[in-house]
Amino acid sequence: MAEYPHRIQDVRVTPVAFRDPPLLNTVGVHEPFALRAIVEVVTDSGLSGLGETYGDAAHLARLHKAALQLTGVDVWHTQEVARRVAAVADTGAGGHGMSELASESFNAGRPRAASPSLRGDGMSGMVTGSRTADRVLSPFEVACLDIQGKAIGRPVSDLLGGAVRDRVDYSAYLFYKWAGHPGAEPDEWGAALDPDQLVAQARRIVDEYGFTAIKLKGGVFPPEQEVAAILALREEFPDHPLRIDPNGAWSVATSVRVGEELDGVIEYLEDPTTGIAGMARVARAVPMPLATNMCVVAFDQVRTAVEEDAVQVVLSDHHFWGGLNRSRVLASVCDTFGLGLSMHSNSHLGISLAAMTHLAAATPNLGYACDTHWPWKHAADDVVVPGALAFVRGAVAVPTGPGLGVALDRDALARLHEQYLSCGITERDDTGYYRRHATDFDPTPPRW
Ligand code: GKR
Ligand code: MG
Repeated sequence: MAEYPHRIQDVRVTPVAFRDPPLLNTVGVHEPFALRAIVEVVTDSGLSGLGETYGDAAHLARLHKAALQLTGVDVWHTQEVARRVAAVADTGAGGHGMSELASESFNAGRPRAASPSLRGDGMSGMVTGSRTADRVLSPFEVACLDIQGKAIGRPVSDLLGGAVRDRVDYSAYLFYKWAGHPGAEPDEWGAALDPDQLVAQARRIVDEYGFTAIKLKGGVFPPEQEVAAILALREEFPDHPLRIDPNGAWSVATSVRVGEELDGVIEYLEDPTTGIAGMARVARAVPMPLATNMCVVAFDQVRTAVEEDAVQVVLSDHHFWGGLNRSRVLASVCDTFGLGLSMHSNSHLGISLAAMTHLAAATPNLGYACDTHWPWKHAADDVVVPGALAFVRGAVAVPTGPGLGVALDRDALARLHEQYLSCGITERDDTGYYRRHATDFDPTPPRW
């Protein structure tokens, strides 16, 4: 066991890209590669820890700037890490609160921010308003926890209070999708543009991973078609809890209509409309709980959401709530105010899956299967040594080794970094990519 303290000596930030199918959402379609940044923190005691976050250029610039501030900090002092990150995260590098500006225009119902380069939040305009300092802090905090765990020979879940479950349930995450990227051969999944194709997609994912809950990414087609898809899924999977998430694509009236039509069919309705005020109006009229990873994405939004009873389930996400400890604070806040808790995801790699699994394992009031984009990734496209994380009956066993329980595969990191350099993508831009196919595409909500 290495001796205390463990001071940060070096921080490496490596952008990577991995192949991504043409998954449709309300702001457009996924590009051929998804971006992530891999953070490695190295201590003077010879230990190293891993973190994973968004790979958009503005975010990378903030990560590099924050990394420079961390030399000499003891990895046990994550408050000091947070203080130093916050001091630089909101300034310069296009990062002076730009996500907050984007959020204002989004919530006012005007078009989503036109220039993704200003945001760097890896969300292509769908999830805005999270705190820049929290997004930047997250991978450094996770890496520090990885090192802490290695230093004392305990898994990260122990540092978070201990696992209350030894397996974490994840949900099948269905997407409407094109057969392949424009100009390329159809991919192994093929098209999913109608209820039958979606049911076939669900059948394959459920059979392969054993998922026991199903989420549909909606907001792509007129709501009647998406309701028909949910009803088809219900028929094929009578016992699976179902959810639909149109990322705020619907007006209040449309949301209420869909909510009434899906009474008794879905476990929650996720972000049917934008903003706390709109969600509150929907919540008063529909029979099921409303869930969000769009209108409550930072602590300063919780109070209004609770006062308005706008949401009943919060989807936490350590990548934008400031890491694992702050996500546990969110869990306590949800517990205090009687809010349910689920977990959000974006396209991600194994370091994130490990961190999500430790967090979920140590969060007693997490009441739903967590989201994951995992099945959409090629198995070979990862930076962690294979074998540490596996889905069995829809769940991932909580790693019991020291730290996160995953190891960096340096050859794979180099390969995915090369892929980043050659793919030509530096910002997630689902809308821009979709517009190459439909130049007049307008994602301004409400679309229906
Ligand atoms: O990957 O297209 C996508 C999703 O729409 C993602 O970007 C969302 O952030 O999954 C997310 C959600 O639940 O809103
Ligand atoms: Mg969502």
